Amino acid sequence: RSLENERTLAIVKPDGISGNYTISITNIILQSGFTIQTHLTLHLAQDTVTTFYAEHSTKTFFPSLINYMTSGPVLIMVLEKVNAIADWRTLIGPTDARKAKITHPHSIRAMCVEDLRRNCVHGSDSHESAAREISFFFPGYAVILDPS
Ligand code: DGI
Repeated sequence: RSLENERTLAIVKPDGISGNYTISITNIILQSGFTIQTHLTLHLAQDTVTTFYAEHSTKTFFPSLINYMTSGPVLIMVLEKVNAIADWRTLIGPTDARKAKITHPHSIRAMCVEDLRRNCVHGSDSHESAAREISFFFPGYAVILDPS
């Protein structure tokens, strides 16, 4: 656990936006001690999602993932605080919301999710992912602040 501030990439996915969860989610973010360094609302193009989720390109669910992520606008944010990457993953809860509702009833995914495929929010799952994902949408934003 680093005592330095770090950054992670958060996305409110199309079902989060269309379900009107954006204000609840941003309230949770701020009340949990994160600052929102920058944000962007975008309707993602297929090519963008394909590149962003390249690690899943061979999975059977990849076409449905692309469909889902391009089905409406998303809110993309850079969140900052000490231990931001792990703490944001804890707050959003497990990938499968049906499980989240049982094991992590206070998690964001338990609050807003219908099923495994549409799970409302994204969070970088490691330091490497955070670095890649932040620079993918926000070139010039580093995952860790320059201590100088
Ligand atoms: O890091 P996560 O978002 O928690 O999970 P992940 O990186 O394993 O998967 C990325 C997204 O792909 C996930 O948020 C929803 C979707 N997904 C993951 N596993 C499945 C899936 N979609 C379908 N249809 N089926 C899956 O098994």
